[in-house]
Amino acid sequence: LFLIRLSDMSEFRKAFAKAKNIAIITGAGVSAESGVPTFRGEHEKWRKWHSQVHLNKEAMSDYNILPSELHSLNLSTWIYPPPSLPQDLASPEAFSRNPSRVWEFYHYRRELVLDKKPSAVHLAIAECEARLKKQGRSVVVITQCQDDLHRQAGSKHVLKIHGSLLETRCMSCGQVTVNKQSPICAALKSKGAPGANVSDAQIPVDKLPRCEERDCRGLLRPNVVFFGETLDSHILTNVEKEMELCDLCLVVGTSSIVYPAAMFGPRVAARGVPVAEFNMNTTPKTEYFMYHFQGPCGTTLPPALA
Ligand code: BJW
Ligand code: ZN
Repeated sequence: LFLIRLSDMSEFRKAFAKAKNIAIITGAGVSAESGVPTFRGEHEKWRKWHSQVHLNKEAMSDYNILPSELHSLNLSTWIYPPPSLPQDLASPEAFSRNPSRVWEFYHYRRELVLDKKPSAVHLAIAECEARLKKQGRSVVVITQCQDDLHRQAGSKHVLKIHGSLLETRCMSCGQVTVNKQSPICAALKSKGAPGANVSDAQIPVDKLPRCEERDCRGLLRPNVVFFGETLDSHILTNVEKEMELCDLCLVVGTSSIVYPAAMFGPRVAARGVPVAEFNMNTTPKTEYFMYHFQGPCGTTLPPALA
């Protein structure tokens, strides 16, 4: 196995040397290198919400999920809908039902990312973009992460497909604003603790973050893409363009179970373009890819891009 992995890397390095346009798809595993918890780790849980995946049959056919992929999706049950899904926290319905609870969750996540620094992976990707640019080659980062770490590391060409924890959007006027305040409002100060026995703060809606545009005062929400919401169509068009253009693709630190992002890599692979996965584990999409480098991406990725 060791030998196979060594030869894989030298093959990958040949593809890397030839590539003109590189697309790097990243997920929570990249931010894990900076100490941000992933979504679907064994211990990732906020109060009673677990990030397991539960699929119903209609959804499977909507997304062309192969029966052969089912076991790797780790489906423990076919009960649908199951209790306490993250969809009950990160969804538009949850936000309108209980904006205080959802804001507590996002306040917790904002505070978590605010003091994190880019990792060796973020830096290697940014450095690679700058170096290749001088050779007339391009690197684009297509990220599912909602933190700001790629940009902080110096990456210039970043498509954030699931929004940002550090932006708000007004429910009334639609204004999107960068917001790195800690805490985001007085009422959320020291709220959002993740412990299983912590009860909801039940903050009145007028004490939650409000729009500061003139005369608006609308309720703000985190500018992230909740489950069941469509991705920004302008960003998605750019992603499609990059997927068409790239002649090498890396899929780094993502479980490849959240759609549509989960099909970006396989779609590129279907064109015959080399795709390399960097992950601690195999994923439901590993078999579609030419290369799989197992281990923490902070160790595997920098030498691959050097
Ligand atoms: C390391 C590492 C290290 C760790 N080094 N590696 C049924 C089937 C198919 C689809 C659906 C379905 N039911 C509903 C849907 C649609 C839904 C979906 O895909 N659901 C799935 C759960 C099945 N998708 C949507 O709703 C999307 N919209 C959409 O499709 O609109 C049209 C439509 C709607 C409804 C029905 C039908 C069509 C929108 C998705 C938005 C996702 N938003 C979130 C939350 C954002 C807000 C927030 O911040 O809370 O975005 S979900 C969450 O998951 C977050 C992430 O960006 C996303 C992806 O997670 P990621 O990055 O892959 O993280 P993890 O934790 O899952 O994985 C980490 C990986 O790293 C692991 O593999 C580790 O091994 C690895 N790792 N450490 C290397 N050091
Ligand atoms: Zn407003």
